Amino acid sequence: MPSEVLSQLSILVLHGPNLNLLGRREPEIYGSVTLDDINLLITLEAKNLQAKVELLQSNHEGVLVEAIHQALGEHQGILINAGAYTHTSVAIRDALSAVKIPTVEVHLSNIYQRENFRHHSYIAPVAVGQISGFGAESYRLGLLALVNYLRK
Ligand code: CA2
Repeated sequence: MPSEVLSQLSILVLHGPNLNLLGRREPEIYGSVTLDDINLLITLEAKNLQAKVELLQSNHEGVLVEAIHQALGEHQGILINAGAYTHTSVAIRDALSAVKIPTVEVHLSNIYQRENFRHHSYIAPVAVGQISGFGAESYRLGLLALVNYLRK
């Protein structure tokens, strides 16, 4: 196997609660793009970047925490839209902080243009950076930024 395949970066992509409803509910806020569309966009961008991605959506905080633990030794970076857990979950923040895997936080909507309770992120202080407000494009930009960061 060529050595560049062996050293390919692997990124864990985590989608939090309710993101499975994308394109099927509240299109006025989140648009008509489905989670499958977003996952395809991410997969294509990963291919462009010659990186691997593993994709997971869960509505359960503990499942997301476990996935972050399991990423140790498996993935070099984490791209996460923790959905509403962004604003509530000390557990997800602690998991990211514990594994110390470089993480980029993304949001479809601009969380700072929305209700006050969405302005605070527990994840932002333990992330490399945050991209918010570009719809599905936030994921592509986030993946690009994360891969560039890991290769720098
Ligand atoms: O803008 C984002 O990406 C959010 O992470 C989306 C979360 C929200 O709680 C965050 O404040 C910002 C909500 C995801 C729920 O997605 C839905 C999709 C369709 C219908 C209902 C919810």
